[in-house]
Amino acid sequence: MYQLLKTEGRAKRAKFTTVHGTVETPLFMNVGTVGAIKGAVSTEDLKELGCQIQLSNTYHLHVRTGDETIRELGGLHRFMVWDRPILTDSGGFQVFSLAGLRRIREEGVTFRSHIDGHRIFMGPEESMRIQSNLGSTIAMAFDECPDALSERDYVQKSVDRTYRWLVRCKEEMARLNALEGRVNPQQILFGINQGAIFPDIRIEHARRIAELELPGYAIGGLAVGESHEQMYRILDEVVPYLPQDKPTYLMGVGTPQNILEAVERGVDFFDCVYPSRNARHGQLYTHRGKINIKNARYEKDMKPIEEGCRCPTCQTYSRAYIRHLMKANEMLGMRLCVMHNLYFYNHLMEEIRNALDQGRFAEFKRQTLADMDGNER
Ligand code: PRF
Ligand code: ZN
Repeated sequence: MYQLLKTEGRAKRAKFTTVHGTVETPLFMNVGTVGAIKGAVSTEDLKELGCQIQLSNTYHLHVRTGDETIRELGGLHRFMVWDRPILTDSGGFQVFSLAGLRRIREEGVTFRSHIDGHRIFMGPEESMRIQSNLGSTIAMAFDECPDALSERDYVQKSVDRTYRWLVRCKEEMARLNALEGRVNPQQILFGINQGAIFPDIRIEHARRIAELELPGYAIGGLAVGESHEQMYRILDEVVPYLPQDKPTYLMGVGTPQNILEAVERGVDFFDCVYPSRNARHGQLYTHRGKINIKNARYEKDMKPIEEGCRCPTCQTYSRAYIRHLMKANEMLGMRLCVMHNLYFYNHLMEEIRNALDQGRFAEFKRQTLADMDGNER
């Protein structure tokens, strides 16, 4: 159940209640592709970092360890020892971005596993069955994410098929939830809007998927090679056609700047690998912009990564020590960096929520963007 608490322009501040508890939006989902955040961050750490909800991938868990096994072990929540919401991505996007040879037909996609090369078929029903076995809180629809540069004719055909796939996903999920012995019989399905950078295709698709009355809607197919301006323009055009009284999830986005721009346009769920991936390369987020901790200027710097940051890393360790660990390729260095960046993202969302609560989001956005524009220091 989605409860809209406040709006400022198109920006939404809400609460979303699931069988695994309530989350406050706008929110950031930490990406634990294979059921763990890369960088040796544990479930206990995530709670301490203020993470509300995790994202995992259908495709990866299917090919390694297997969804049947995870179901036997009591589902993904029990497996990961995480009792808050989990959203699983459907596998569609991962197949398109990871797998080598693939063939798309009406029934689904045939591709080769990135682990051992064996042939796998996945369509809407297979994706729903895998997500049902995992028992995630929110399952994502099986979609195709066409290349940002695809021709209009291809995009129209692909979007029409993605719509038919969504109808099949909805039916299959209803069937699975009604079976005996499901891990989470109250699993919910989010639809995904596609249409590359063609506003009319996106709008028509958004109208049609909105009629299916799903509990939430995502915008897919963005941040895949188009410019930031194009992405913002698509959000301006399409968000008004998605239900305002349901979650609006922008998949795989993005930088702190992208998130602020998208919140302003009505988005309230985000996920992205940037905080964890960049941390593993020593790129750290601060309110004064990104810094690279491996830079020589931090060799004798005993200050924390960011002064005033309340993350576990900044409570204890200095830039000099973290730089040393990263230069020496010590695992602890990565872990400390990932913890800071995940805290930064989750805390940024909290700052956004507070600003919305107090009706000062526009000012918060302006000031935060201006501050982050600063050079490395
Ligand atoms: N579809 C799905 N997952 C996704 C995307 C998509 O289009 C994107 C695009 N940014 C990220 N993750 N199913
Ligand atoms: Zn910190």
